[in-house]
Amino acid sequence: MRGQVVFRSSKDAMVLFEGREFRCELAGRLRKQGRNPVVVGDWVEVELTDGGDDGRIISVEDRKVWISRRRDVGRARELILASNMDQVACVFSVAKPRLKFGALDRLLMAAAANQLPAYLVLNKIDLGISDEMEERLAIYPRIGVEILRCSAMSGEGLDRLESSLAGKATVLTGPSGVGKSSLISKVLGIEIRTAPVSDHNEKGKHTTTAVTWHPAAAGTAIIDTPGFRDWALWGLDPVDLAQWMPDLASEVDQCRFRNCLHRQEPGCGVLAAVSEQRIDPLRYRSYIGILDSVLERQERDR
Ligand SMILES: Nc1nc2c(ncn2[C@@H]2O[C@H](COP(=O)(O)OP(=O)(O)OP(=O)(O)O)[C@@H](O)[C@H]2O)c(=O)[nH]1
Ligand SMILES: [Mg+2]
Ligand SMILES: [Zn+2]
Repeated sequence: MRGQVVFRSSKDAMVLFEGREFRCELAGRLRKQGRNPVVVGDWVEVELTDGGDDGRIISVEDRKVWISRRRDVGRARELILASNMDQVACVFSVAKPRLKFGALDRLLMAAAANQLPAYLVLNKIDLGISDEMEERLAIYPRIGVEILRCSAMSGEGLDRLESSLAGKATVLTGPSGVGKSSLISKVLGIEIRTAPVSDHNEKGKHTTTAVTWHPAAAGTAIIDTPGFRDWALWGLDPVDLAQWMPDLASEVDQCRFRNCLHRQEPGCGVLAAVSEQRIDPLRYRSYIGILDSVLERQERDR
């Protein structure tokens, strides 16, 4: 039978087939395949065991799309969060923990590089948005990134969030503690484990530990993911990085050199656009920060 993976633990996976979930182990051949052999969202072929409640995944269909980041535990490798989704909701909170624009930019780049539409879900608006944050947020609609403001606590903005999710499979990703699980549990009216962020450093406690695909009304699915501390990009070439930031991408054609990194190269179109105020200096600074971290990791891998 053919089903879709809706949950994945280190040992096995849950596969949804005709409205029922089956606990499935991975065929040995798949396990030996190493990296990301089966991820949530994958369409798989399952062989049921005699009893009928369990099965074994014997093959995985090619993924249409996926989103991944770099994992630095041991040897650096690609960590695929999920596959076969329609869009990515980048979830951040106004405070506790405070939105980090560098992390948002990385996430948007990862989505763009995988041809996935993405938008910003700004949660915890009940805590109040500063003028400084509003000013910085204003950049995003200008570069085509919609902002959805909401509060899982007060319920504000949840109707708009719901309509943005309808009829699509959406991955919610963002730092730990921003309220991803709280939002899903509100929207779907189900219980999901959540936990307060720590008081002393305002960081989340990594409450969600596995990716879960929550099927909802016809055609709708919401995918909860474990929050991250830092989102490191995987598989993006430093020379191509600016391609995945739309405001920079529209200027790179003007660069004199094809391999321009837009730092201080002569004839750089991006630098020209910054001085002519077509690119926001904060976005440019964010680009430089991301470029530096990608180059630094590339160095480390050598
Ligand atoms: N003030 C306020 N707190 C919220 C809101 N949404 C969630 N919280 C709280 O934030 C804390 C973290 O929420 P979670 O839903 O566990 O966050 P998460 O993003 O799923 O975190 P991880 O699973 O660790 O990635 C909980 O104490 C929630 O009650 C909100 O809109 N406003
Ligand atoms: Mg969670
Ligand atoms: Zn350049």
